[in-house]
Amino acid sequence: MRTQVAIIGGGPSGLLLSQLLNRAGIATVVLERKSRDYVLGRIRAGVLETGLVDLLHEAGAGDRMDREGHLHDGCKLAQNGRMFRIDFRQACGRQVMVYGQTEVTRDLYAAQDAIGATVIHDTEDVALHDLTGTPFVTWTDAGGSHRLDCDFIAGCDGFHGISRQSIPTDVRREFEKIYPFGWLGILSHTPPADSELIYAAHDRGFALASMRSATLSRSYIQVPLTDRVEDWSDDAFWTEFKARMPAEVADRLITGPSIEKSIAPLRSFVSEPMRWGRLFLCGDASHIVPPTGAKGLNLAASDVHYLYEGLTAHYRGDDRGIEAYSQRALARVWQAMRFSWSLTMMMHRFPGASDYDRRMQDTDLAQLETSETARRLMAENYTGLPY
Ligand code: FAS
Ligand code: PHB
Repeated sequence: MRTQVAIIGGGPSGLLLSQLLNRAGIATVVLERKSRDYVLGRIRAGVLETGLVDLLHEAGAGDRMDREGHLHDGCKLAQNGRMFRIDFRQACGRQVMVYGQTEVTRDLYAAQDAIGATVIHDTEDVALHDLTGTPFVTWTDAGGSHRLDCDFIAGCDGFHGISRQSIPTDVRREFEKIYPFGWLGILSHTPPADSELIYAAHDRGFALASMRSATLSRSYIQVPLTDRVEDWSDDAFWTEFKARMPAEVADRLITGPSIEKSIAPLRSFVSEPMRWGRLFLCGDASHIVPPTGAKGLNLAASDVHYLYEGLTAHYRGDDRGIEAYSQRALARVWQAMRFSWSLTMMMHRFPGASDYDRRMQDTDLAQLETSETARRLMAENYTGLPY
């Protein structure tokens, strides 16, 4: 087999890149380790920056999002029961789209089907070869062993994928911060706690009230890394969630059984560079942010934007975009890293934190409540810095 761009990973990064490139007349093959149902069974992000919304429209995969997604003009922050609002529109003239990553991925699969794109599922032992020469990919599946010759490889295979590992260790430079807690999240057929997202800092720990629709809520609480999902009954979750939310929110909250429940560890991670020869890394294959800033999926989108621009320019004879890819993408990655880290440090309770540390957290939040400048910086980062 031969194609122009081999894409490893059929998550949002890989599918969005494949859709954009195919619509630009560039041939791709997507190799995905799991089945489509498995990929679509993951519950992850819920907030889309304008840049990602625009890319989905450009990819011809934005119609259902326009119908079923919800544009939000702001979000709320709470501290030990006191709540205030960050007005994105007033602060920076922008909004965010609340629409689940699962639905984005579903729409991208449908769009790929509509153009007859090649997505191969259940691939095993994917290996990348001759990355600084004439690249090719090998893998096995039920049909036996396969080889795909290509011009370029896009590593869109997430944190546990093979692509980042294919860059020599003496070339890679990795930066990591592990947080001493995780997020226990549940999905429930219940009305959202509020019309907007609520990020709540509390002496008992952080909580986040999010949503997928007017009848589907996504709720999180910070839990110790030692906790397991089976340690938390639905009732125990809701009791703790309500204890961390402002009373006005807790009093009106309608709770219900979880239809999905999972614990995600929190880490900040970046692997540089994002290019090695003919291999380009996109999304979680190169970087991981704590979900506090809702940046994970949105950073994958900006990587895809830069790589899509670079590859289409290459096939027009201009290599400046692919030469600058790693530097351009990382500049935005580190901005989102800082924002996600700062929000995580401000909103969570850290084991062993001193009274002084706690006062710094309180003062950070107080500055957001009282300073228009602080709110504007928060709003610009949360709604997404320009590409
Ligand atoms: P993904 O990990 O989504 O996709 C990679 C794909 O590659 C997967 O389908 C995988 O099966 C496949 N793959 C892996 N190895 C392979 C191989 N060797 N061969 C072939 N295929 C391979 N972000 C937010 O903004 N907000 C959130 O609330 C949020 N919550 C999250 C919760 C969890 C548990 C996780 C893990 C992530 C969360 N994220 C969140 C971040 C998440 O949304 C990612 O940023 C997003 O999925 C990135 O998309 P991809 O880069 O496509 O990586
Ligand atoms: C979600 O809805 O899953 C979500 C929203 C905002 C975040 C993290 C997760 O910061």
